[in-house]
Parts: sequence; structure tokens; C-alpha cells
Amino acid sequence: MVHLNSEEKALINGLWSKVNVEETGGEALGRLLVVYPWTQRFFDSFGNMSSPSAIMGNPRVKAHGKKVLTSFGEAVKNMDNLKTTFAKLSELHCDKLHVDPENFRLLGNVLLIVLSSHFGKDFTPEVQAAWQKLVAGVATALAHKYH
Ligand code: HEG
Repeated sequence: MVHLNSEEKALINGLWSKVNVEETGGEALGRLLVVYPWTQRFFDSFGNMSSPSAIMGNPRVKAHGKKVLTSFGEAVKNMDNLKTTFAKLSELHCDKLHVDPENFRLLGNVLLIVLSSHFGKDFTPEVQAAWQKLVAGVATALAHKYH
């Protein structure tokens, strides 16, 4: 399990307070679907995914990205308790949605790229290192209930 010290927590909170959940969530999920096209199969009810611009402009992708990043915000609030916080969602993604947990790692890395592009030089190596730990912890927590 990841352990975040108080400096790392402060760096995570500092960036998170400036994140636009709707914009960043939509962009992260959209990029996941473009860069790793096999992830599209979980969203075959979402309509037009025929090109990168169709995916990035798809309102259902944007809405679901916002939902996912809003949920990710629970990780920021519960950095010492990721497994409990995501236990129910882990069960849902395993039993009902059948999402391969490798995809949680891919989404975490795409999220970091989106944050880096939004925040530029404010996304310092220290901030990246703290976020890198958090996304790894979330991926592990979401995979925890898989069987
Ligand atoms: Mg998942 C639904 C959170 C990664 C595929 N995801 C959801 C929901 C939440 C959530 C809160 C709604 C649950 C509900 O309706 O009760 N997802 C979530 C997080 C993360 C994640 C926090 C990672 C940080 N999800 C993820 C990935 C995939 C995926 C990587 C697939 C590549 N999620 C997925 C699908 C649904 C959800 C297919 C159902 C979508 C729908 O039909 O509405």
C-alpha cells in the first residue's frame, strides 16, 4: 500500500484545489480511449467513437470522465484509506463491469499527462512524484476486490 507523507499530501491537495474536474476528467477518459482503443469496448453504448475528435467531443465520454474524476477526488480526501474508500467500486468494476484492472493503471498515467499539460511548470517533479504514488494507490485499491 502506498504511504504518503505530509509534504506529499500537501502537494497533492495544492494541485487538486486547482483542477477543473469536468474538463480534466473528460480529457483523461477521452485520451485513454484514443491512446488505448481496446478500452472503448467497455463503452459501446456511448455512441460515436469513430475518430479522436469524435471521442474527445463525445458528450457521454465527457460526462463519464467527470464522474470518474469526481470519484477520484475521494482518494484525495481519503489518502490514508484508499482500500476501504474504493472497496465498493472495486467490486462493481470486477463483478459487474468486468474491467481488467490494468486499465486503472493506464488511466492513472493518462491523468498525469493531462495534469502535466494543464499545469506546465507547476507540475514539478515533486508534485509528479506525489501524484504518481496516489494514482498507483488508487489502481491498487480498485483492483483489491478482484478475484
Ligand atoms: Mg469506472 C462506472 C469510478 C476507471 C469503466 N466508474 C464508474 C462509476 C464510477 C467509476 C464512480 C459509476 C459507478 C456507479 O454507477 O455506481 N472508474 C472509476 C474510477 C476509476 C475508474 C475512480 C479510476 C480512477 N472505469 C475505469 C476504467 C474503466 C472504467 C479505467 C475502463 C477502461 N466505469 C467503467 C464502466 C462504468 C464505470 C464501463 C459503467 C459506465 C456506465 O455504463 O455508466
